[in-house]
Amino acid sequence: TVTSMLPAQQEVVIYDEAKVPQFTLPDPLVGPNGEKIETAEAWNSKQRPYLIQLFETQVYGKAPAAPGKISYKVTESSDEAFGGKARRRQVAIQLTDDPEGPVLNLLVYLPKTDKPVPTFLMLSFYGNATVTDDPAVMLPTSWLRDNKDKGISGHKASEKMRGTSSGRWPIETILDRGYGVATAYYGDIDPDFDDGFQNGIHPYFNAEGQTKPKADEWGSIAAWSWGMSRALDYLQESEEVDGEKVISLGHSRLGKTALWAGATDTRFAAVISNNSGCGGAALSRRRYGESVQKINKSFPHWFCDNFVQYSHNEDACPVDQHELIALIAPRPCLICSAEEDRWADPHGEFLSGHYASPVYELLGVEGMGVEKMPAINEPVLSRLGYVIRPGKHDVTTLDWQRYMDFADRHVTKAAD
Ligand code: GTR
Repeated sequence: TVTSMLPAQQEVVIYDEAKVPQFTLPDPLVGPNGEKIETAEAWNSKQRPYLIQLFETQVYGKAPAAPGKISYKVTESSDEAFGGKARRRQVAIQLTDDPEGPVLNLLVYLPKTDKPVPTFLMLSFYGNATVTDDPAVMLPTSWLRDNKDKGISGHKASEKMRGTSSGRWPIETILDRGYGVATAYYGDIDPDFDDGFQNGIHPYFNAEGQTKPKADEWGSIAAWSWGMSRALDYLQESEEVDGEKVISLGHSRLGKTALWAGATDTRFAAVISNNSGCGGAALSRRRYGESVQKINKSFPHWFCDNFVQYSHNEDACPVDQHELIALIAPRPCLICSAEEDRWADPHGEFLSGHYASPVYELLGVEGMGVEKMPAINEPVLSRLGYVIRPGKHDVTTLDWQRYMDFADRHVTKAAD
């Protein structure tokens, strides 16, 4: 294989702009036979499905079709959350026809108003009970990654975990600005470790005799994204949520997930990725920070098996991540980076947006509108936005302020 012929120094992580190799990106506006895509009609009817299919078969893997009708049960509900200012709903969403099968436990907080509420949907790394110390929130029952600080051992939840991620979830601030928050634990959909897809959602969709997904079928990111769409199924049925204004949001691996969910499911009104990096907003061909080879090695279950052939071989991949951003067009998309999060390649995240802009423009809306990466703390809140803040790989209250500034402008008060 190509990989075995490469010199050892290629394993070194590139953190120097001067060492980023020369590359040519695939043009999102050139079709499979070299034809120029010149109209919105050609984009929607031909190019968009073509690019979706390339990402499905080469990168994330194809997920099953949406189930016809979802079945869910409101397991707990109160109109007196957060000292009476909010409604809380806990909803068990059945992910398959099997009543014993996986259940996605959705937690929803909504400000008390008479109108349906625009809502951020964001999966969490350790479950609903970690995002708030609200004692009414149910503890997760799915497999959890052990974490001493969060009081998780033996892969099981404990009371000690309550609120341990609340720094990333300024829920009252979000409610005060008129937004709802919906969240669920990503491990309810598929536990995040490489077990050959024996647990989680995958086995329920195996064909007769099949024991794991085929090389072009869903890995874990595609499964988590599919789960976000199931949460959206419910949110669109709920009369309290404005189903036309649900924003797909995620951090890091769940930022990759939020992007793919938004690309495949056009019911999401907008998409925000936070520090999503390799396999998310960052261009793979730059190989800066985390590379395709590194991510495939560390997390073999995230992508489909076909993606492995692009380890150390990024130029052979028929798509790059700017085309993932383009698949969100013309809907609003905000790409968020952090200065010290070089592993996620902030510049590569900016460039994805930059190179997706012509697709936004073809569809009659503004792209990023800037040629150069903006300075730290100078958010570009165009319809295709980009922001870089100081600090580490994380989700901060400042980040949330930007998400909401962006949503105010393009989702809730949008003139178009
Ligand atoms: C890292 C991984 C990144 C990112 C991150 C996270 O280990 O290399 O791609 O996904 O985890 O999800 O926190």
